[in-house]
Amino acid sequence: MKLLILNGPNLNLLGTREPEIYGGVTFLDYFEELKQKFSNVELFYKQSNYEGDLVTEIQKSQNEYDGIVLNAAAYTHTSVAIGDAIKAVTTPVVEVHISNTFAREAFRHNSYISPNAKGVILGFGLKSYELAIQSFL
Ligand code: CA2
Repeated sequence: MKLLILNGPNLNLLGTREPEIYGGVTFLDYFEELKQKFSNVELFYKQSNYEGDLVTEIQKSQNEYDGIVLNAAAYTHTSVAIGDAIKAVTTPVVEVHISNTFAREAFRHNSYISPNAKGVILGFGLKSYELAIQSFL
């Protein structure tokens, strides 16, 4: 099982700012924990602040990964292009969010990812990623 964790804009700041919402651990540290916990899974991690990069990664995932764990961050709520890219590939995508977006501002309640995703996991902090990986096993 080969899975890509794909993070969108500003998630490179995890662990450095707004710890009350997003926690105090950097994603790279958390990724090391994930690799240890899921030693039977080939895990890859990419992050980009650019919408087109995320579209390209989703396109390239076909025949490369068995699935994508995607946190498109703010693009979740704005990006028709990312939603279309997910629809265009057969790679299953599980959408994750660290925070419970439905408990936040109304503009975070819409997702262009969800209608095209295999499933959605949100609100469990970084554990959302772990639950998403488990959903593929
Ligand atoms: O809860 C999530 O995982 C989000 O995808 C995070 C996005 C937000 O726009 C979505 O509505 C929900 C924001 C990511 C920003 O990450 C930061 C991390 C540390 C410091 C500042 C921003």
